[in-house]
Amino acid sequence: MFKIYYHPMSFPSLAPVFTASALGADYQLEFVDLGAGQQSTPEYLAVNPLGKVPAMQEGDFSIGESAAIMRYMARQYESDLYPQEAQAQAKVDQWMDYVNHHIRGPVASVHFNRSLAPLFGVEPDMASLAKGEQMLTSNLPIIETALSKHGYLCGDTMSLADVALVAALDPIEMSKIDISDYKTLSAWRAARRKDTFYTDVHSHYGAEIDL
Ligand SMILES: N[C@@H](CCC(=O)N[C@@H](CS)C(=O)NCC(=O)O)C(=O)O
Repeated sequence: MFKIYYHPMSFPSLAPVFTASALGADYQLEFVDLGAGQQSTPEYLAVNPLGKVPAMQEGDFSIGESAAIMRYMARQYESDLYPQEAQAQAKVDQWMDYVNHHIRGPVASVHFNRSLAPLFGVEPDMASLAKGEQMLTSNLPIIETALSKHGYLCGDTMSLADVALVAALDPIEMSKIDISDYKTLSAWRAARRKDTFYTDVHSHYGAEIDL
């Protein structure tokens, strides 16, 4: 059984939750109260010394970093979401890294400055917001092209890279990021949000706190 330490508004946290769901794994969610600083308590640091969500614990073993958790869980299930053949696996790694650095990062910049900063009463960093938007304008066409060639990022079956992409884009309605110009990506995302790996977790980003 995987215990996943998470916060529902943390979209890095959602990636391993979606993965566990896609694997049909037995998993349990453990809420980490980021607002109260629980991620910095000695108890939590004993699970994840990185002091962030997500983290995953299986028996005596625990790790942080969403991509590492996703790979570990998929390996445990010998799942095609993370193929064992070296070149196929390297392609999944490439797209996971690309999604996390070049899509999730800029989404986070826009999301924080446009949606969360006002909620927390923090002054938004408009330069960071603009940079995030500009990076998405540069990087989303690359995703659009890849999805137009195959049904999924790495071919005609879903992989961890696709799960990472679904999680990375989860808050875009709340943060008013418009992807409608990317027709293939928009249709693909709508379809993935109807897949059971997604609907078994939630209906939309923020549902857990009635947003
Ligand atoms: N690279 C990490 C990012 C994790 C991350 O930034 N988590 C944030 C929430 S989205 C966090 O725990 N922040 C709390 C803190 O830094 O104190 C991953 O993919 O797991």
